[in-house]
Amino acid sequence: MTTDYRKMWEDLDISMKKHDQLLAVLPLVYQDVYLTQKNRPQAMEYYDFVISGVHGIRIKELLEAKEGGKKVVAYFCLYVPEELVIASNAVLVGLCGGSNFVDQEAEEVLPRNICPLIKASYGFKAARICPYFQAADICVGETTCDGKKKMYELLNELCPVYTVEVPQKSDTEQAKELFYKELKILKSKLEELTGHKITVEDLKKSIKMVNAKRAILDMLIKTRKASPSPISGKDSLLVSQIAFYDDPQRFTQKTTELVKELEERIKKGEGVVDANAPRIMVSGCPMAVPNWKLHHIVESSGAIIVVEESCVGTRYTSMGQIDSSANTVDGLLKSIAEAYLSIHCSCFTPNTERVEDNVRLAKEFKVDGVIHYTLQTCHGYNIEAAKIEKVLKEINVPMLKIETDYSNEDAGQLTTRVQAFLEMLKK
Ligand code: BJ8
Repeated sequence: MTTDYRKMWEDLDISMKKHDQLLAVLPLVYQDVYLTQKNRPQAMEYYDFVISGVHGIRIKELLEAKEGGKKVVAYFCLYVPEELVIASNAVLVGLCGGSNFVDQEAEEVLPRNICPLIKASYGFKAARICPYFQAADICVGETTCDGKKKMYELLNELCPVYTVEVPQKSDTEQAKELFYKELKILKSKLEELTGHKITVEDLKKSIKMVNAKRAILDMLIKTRKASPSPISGKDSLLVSQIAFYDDPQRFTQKTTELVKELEERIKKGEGVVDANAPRIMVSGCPMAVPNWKLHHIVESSGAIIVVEESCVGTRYTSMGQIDSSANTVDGLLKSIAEAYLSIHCSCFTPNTERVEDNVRLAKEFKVDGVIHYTLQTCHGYNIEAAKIEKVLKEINVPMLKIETDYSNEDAGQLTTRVQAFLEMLKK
């Protein structure tokens, strides 16, 4: 770490001891999971660079933006509209929450037996370890699951949190009205924070910017329909994870370069694995940095993950292009609200669309099997797995259901189960 970085961390009141402990571990994990892969696309160098030194250039940019008077808004969930935050002239940063490194600090306040993502989200702030979190002026939460919404109340004691209400149903007129009104309140909160009144032009511009990011991610996902896939599941996951905190315009540009390289590979029939490797879809809970556990196990066992029905996969891009034709702020807010309610999260009831998505994706990506991934105690995804297994069975696609956390204690057992599943697919 350069002296410069150390000074920045001190200014952010980072716990240096804990931070240095993390820095001693994370690059080794990354090396093992990522840099040992064969035949990676050259354009992945950019994502290696972004993630290197824990957060590479991005944190420096955030601090420079702060010095220039901008506010930093942190978030954890897809339901916080990027377009609105960008239009308010703030910098948006998706927080991690994919490691058990801060369990001890989290468990001083939170119950031990809760979702690891919730524990990590709180723990990184409690441990004062994450420069992004330390740089944030506000965190925007949501009422997607009970654990998160109660955690946000406690997190609010450590940093300002504003929680947006997400309805329980997604397809009713009341739900659309509720979410639109919630976004209107969020807009006022952001304007209060930044001192910038959001205009029609601001929103049109930010919608266009985020639409471009979603479009290129969608193209990246679609390259994996090719057989053999031109990119590993691990690399594609990394790109999706970085999408949550990188500068959106640079991210779009770099991902466009990556997609071009992948399209060239497809033309040449070049892949990262043999075309006979079992093609797997992962469906379920999101995977935040540095949660690469399942992907690493599956791909080290000779299979390839070709699609994620996940918030770090198709759930992010499935809302498509947001309509920016309205000429009033309210009209544009309504378009945003409606589009975001088409994210098929298990927090909704019913959530038939997610079940249908699994069937559609299994067919489109010609998968041999599906691994349903639940983070421990996430009841929504865990229960919904039953419906997904049933519909997949109807199209003869086997499903393996796993429930895990961020520790490596079950890695051996998971590997055995995954390998047995892959063997079964070959028969
Ligand atoms: S849109 S999936 S990012 S809520 S925290 S629900 S794992 S028990 S993260 Fe999510 Fe938004 Fe939905 Fe996506 Fe379960 Fe854990 Fe809750 Fe979680």
